[in-house]
Amino acid sequence: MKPCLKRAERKMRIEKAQEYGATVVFTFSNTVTHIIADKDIKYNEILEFLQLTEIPEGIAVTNPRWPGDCIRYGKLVDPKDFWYQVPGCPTESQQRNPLQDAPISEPIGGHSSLPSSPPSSLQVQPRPPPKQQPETPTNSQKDALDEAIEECLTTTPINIEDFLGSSSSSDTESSPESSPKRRKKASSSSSNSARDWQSHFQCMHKHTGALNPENPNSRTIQILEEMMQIYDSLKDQWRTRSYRIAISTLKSSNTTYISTYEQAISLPGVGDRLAKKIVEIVSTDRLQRLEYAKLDPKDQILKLFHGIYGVGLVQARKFVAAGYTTLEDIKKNATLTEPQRIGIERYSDFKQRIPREEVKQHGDIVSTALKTIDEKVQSHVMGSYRRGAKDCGDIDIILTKEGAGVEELHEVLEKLVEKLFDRKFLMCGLAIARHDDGTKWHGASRLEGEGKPWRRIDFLVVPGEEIGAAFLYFTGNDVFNRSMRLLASKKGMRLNQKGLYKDVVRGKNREKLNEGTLLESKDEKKIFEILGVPYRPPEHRIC
Ligand code: DCP
Ligand code: MG
Repeated sequence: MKPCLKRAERKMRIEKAQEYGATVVFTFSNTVTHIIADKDIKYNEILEFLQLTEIPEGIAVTNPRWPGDCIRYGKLVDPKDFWYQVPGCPTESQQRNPLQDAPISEPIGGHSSLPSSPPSSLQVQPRPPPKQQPETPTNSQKDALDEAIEECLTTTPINIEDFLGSSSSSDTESSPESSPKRRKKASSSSSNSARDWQSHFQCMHKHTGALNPENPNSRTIQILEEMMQIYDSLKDQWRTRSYRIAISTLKSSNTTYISTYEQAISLPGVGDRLAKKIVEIVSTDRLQRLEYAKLDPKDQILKLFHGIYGVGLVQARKFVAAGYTTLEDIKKNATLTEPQRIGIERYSDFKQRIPREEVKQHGDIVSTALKTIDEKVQSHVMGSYRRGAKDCGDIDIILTKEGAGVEELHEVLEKLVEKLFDRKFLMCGLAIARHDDGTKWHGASRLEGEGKPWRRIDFLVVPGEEIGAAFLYFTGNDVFNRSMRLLASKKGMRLNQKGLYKDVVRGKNREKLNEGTLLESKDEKKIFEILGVPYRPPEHRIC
């Protein structure tokens, strides 16, 4: 590759990583979490360049494919995977998973300037200072538990490829025997049973989502939740995840008031920055960063634009950079796709939560129309509705039929959509994604009556044989799904939207050689059973 082309590519990669919240630095320090080398750079050249004899523990060295895949899959994929290895790197046992503290940079959406000629390696910072390592491990089961919880909470969001049923790097989780954090937790427990380590997965617990007023950390939780919502609305997955982990931990520590930096930093998933924020909340009863975020007009505008259907963060930033400050500005001046235009026109409709009763009414209209097409096709309202939410962000509907495959259901979907348009129930189509293993249709629907808001409605066709796995996945919530998936992989299985599998065989380059053996896909309860998880009704799957 020509040097100038290489430089341009590298610059693009850097900008992309920054867009997703990474901070890029060009000098080595103990805040670095990842070193991303150009693909022709060898491990020893990196050591030479950095003037090190070895890469310090906790820092991942990867090729440029890693940041690309993180963005593609919407998660921090494991940098130790084969695909991301730099030529000549030490074996896995010599490395440690660096992802227990997600890279976090401030402020939201901040960009740092690039030098005109970046060096051949770049580093992403900051990395919270290493945590106190535990004393001697006392309990091997607890060790496995801690490794598993950590991975579940920090490194395993839903993988797009799993979602589509194709290969995924998350099938093979690393051994639960090696985490220092797990040893730390081990000393705080005496139980030794396998059942006990499983009980620490989110999916093993009954969650109601309610904040316990008795919890001494209620105020901290409340403020962190507000901050998390801001990051979430900006699709800042790394920070959202860090906050979610911290909140989840604080919710479960019902008896301990977390008030010092030492206490905070010892919590799973809490790094230096978050620990400082917890201390700030405890000592000042507020979080300055939250107040700035609430005040910062740029954040507000970005959030406004990013809330438009079909507008991603990159596009929203471009609108801000172009000087637009209102939806009207964009409508008048920007080039928009049709779904984006509808997204602006129906902005306030799509932002409103939909009362449960109304979701039901939409669901009933769909199922009545379906009966006139094929009596045997069933529709099920999924997502937050199935979990019993009192209001929902959208209406998620699965279409399925005993014994039917995707092709047959796809035809039903086409007829259904046409019929619902004719009845003036569907107001617009926004997107359609057709895959061999399922078809999704996005649009908007409206109940009859003057001034009724348009609601976001999604249809998904699911072959009859896969309904159990699809039920599990589309009931969520997303954290519960991650937890179940991780539990499956810990037990040598693989769970996705299509089923629970065992024995997925991989080649030496980790390419998937078979789909594995299907254990269960039709019966949701059996999936729980095979995983050794007590069945949890949908309303108790809120993590
Ligand atoms: N899902 C998931 N991971 C994602 C997105 C979705 O596991 N990243 C699953 C779990 C969700 C379900 O799909 O519950 C439906 O997705 P929604 O985005 O519609 O989420 P909810 O229905 O849970 O919430 P809302 O009321 O906001 O629509
Ligand atoms: Mg939903």
